[in-house]
Amino acid sequence: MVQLKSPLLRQIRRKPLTAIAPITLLVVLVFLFFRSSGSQKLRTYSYKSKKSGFFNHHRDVIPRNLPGDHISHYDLNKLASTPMAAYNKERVLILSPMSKFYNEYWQNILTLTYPRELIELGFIVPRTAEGDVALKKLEKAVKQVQTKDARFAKVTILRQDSESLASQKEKDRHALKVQKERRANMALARNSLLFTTLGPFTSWVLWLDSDIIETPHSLIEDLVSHDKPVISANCYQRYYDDEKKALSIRPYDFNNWVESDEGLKIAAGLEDDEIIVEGYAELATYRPLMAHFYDAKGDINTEMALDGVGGAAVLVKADVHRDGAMFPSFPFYHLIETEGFAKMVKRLGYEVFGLPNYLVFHFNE
Ligand SMILES: Nc1nc2c(ncn2[C@@H]2O[C@H](COP(=O)(O)OP(=O)(O)O)[C@@H](O)[C@H]2O)c(=O)[nH]1
Ligand SMILES: [Mg+2]
Repeated sequence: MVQLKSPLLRQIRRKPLTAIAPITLLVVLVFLFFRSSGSQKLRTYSYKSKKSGFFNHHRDVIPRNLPGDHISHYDLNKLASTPMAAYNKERVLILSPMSKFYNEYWQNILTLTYPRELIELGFIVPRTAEGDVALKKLEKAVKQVQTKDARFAKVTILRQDSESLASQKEKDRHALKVQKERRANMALARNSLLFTTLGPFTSWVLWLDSDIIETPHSLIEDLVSHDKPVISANCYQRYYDDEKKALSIRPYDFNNWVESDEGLKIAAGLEDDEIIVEGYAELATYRPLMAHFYDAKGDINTEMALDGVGGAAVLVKADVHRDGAMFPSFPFYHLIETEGFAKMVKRLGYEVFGLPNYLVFHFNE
């Protein structure tokens, strides 16, 4: 007969009943171990239990995708828009409606110092022949960057489903009589772009027109540092001054303004569906325009409260858009598109600001 070496096995052979206790204990321990690790996994999915729910477990705003997880949880309470955006890893969505692709615009985007992995880009290109050309150039530029390591978090390119003006020449698109139609189309394009790209983890939206070809490299850091719901840079243009025989700058965007008594008076006399657009002599509102407040020697951080904004370079806290601020394509308090947007922001209870001494530059046709 084989000699049993282990004292435990010898004991089991002699008195089998004494083995029941340790074996039971072992089985119970194994059972408890597997049960607890299983429930740990369950807990990350469940948000029923207050103590162990998803929203208490995860500090990350962007949750890890667990295999087989078909439910995404985003805690908007933890999604912040702070003046320390880069440090806090806040995502910025840069949105540009684009009827033309300017290489200078793209080069400027590439030199922005805000961490690229925290930037998402969104474009909407009109359904025109000009749009076809812009789309091709944009796709080529995007591909070159997105195949490199230092790439943007995401790039979305949309093709517009609404109409655009036939002529995009400056003279034609700035004629007063086409403004209502043109600005309404632009509003539709901006809304499509916004509502398709705003993500659950977007902290900031930077509206940057695709013909803004020069900004400070620290544009995002500079604008977020003001910690305002909406803040607009001052849009100027470089040009050659024939009289002075030198390069100079001049104001370009007149849509950043402060409401005036005259502006309110004009609005009061309008039919429901009529609009006021700023920057036309035919509609003299005498509104103080931010473009005229630029002081080359002034503090670059000077802020001024605004009632209307343009879309050239405007930073918006994503929650302002989430609350419903969009670009009216219809007369809203006799305002439309970006100017109507500023009005809507104010009606939602937020303030709108501009930086008169902080310049960005528009392409010169
Ligand atoms: N998607 C789209 N973008 C447009 C359209 N028209 C102009 N844009 C873009 O919208 C921005 C503002 O338009 P723009 O014509 O430059 O306005 P302006 O600077 O005030 O004359 C620019 O980035 C244009 O490229 C359009 O019909 N569709
Ligand atoms: Mg422009």
